Amino acid sequence: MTSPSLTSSNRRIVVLTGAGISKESGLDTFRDADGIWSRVSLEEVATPEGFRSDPAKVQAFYNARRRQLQDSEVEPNPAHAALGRLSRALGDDLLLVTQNIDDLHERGGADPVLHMHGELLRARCLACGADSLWRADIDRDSRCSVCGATGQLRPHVVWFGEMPLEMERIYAALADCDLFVSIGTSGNVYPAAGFVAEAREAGAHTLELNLEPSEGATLFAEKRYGPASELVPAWVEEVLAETGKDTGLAE
Ligand code: BJW
Repeated sequence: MTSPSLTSSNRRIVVLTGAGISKESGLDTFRDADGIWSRVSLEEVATPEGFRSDPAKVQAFYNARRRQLQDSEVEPNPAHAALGRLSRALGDDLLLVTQNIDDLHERGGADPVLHMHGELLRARCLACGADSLWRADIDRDSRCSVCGATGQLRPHVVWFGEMPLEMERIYAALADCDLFVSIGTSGNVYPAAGFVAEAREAGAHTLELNLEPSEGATLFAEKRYGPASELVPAWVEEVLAETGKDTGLAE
């Protein structure tokens, strides 16, 4: 099935991304055969119960991932760069929602980016509730830069059983979009996995860009399969041509 045309007056787009878009930047996905959940227990490192039972283990898991994210070898790939280009061209007509806690969309030039599962480079204080930029390891001596409390910081991420961030804004955009695009996500985790149904309900065209069919593949009107670094730049080219919004500033 081909996409219905997007025009300058019919072009509100919601893009949802998942771990697959960052795979070619060197960051592992979760549920692929070599994914993060093949090495560590989800219950131990990605639930509030796991954090209460062994905070040092959870901090070590996120400290290692925070360090890896800041390694010079981890850089945005052509899929992040293409969405950055789309973000600059469409402005408020694009809502980019990511389940990823990395900062590769921002480094690829997208602004704004809604991180519904939080951000690895931020820490949240359990004493005052504030979250702040945090690039170092978090340990028992880490001090909140807002209230000064020591030993109260946790990663600013959303674990299972916790409420994802920015939901009101996301559901409002889904109810009012013309096109919903899901990129590099397996469709296993709710509420993100339910976004395609919300967009369909709103009458939007729905497109899946993924390496392989996701759990919810049958819900999408259009699907394209392959690596994100190839599919996403090609799709962005199409949208910019259709909307007449190409700034010519390809990266
Ligand atoms: C490529 C590629 C390439 C590879 N190019 N593609 C029963 C029914 C329904 C719901 C529930 C239920 N029981 C419990 C729930 C709720 C629960 C849930 O969904 N559980 C399911 C497992 C069943 N959800 C929650 O608890 C959430 N909170 C919540 O629901 O609150 C209540 C609420 C109610 C109503 C409205 C709103 C809220 C919180 C979920 C928190 C998820 N947290 C994690 C970890 C935190 C951050 C971190 O450590 O990074 O978030 S889990 C992990 O999964 C991470 C990811 O963001 C998330 C999604 O994973 P993603 O991105 O899809 O990765 P993968 O690995 O699964 O897939 C990668 C895909 O890429 C694959 O398809 C590959 O093929 C593809 N790929 N290479 C393109 N090169």
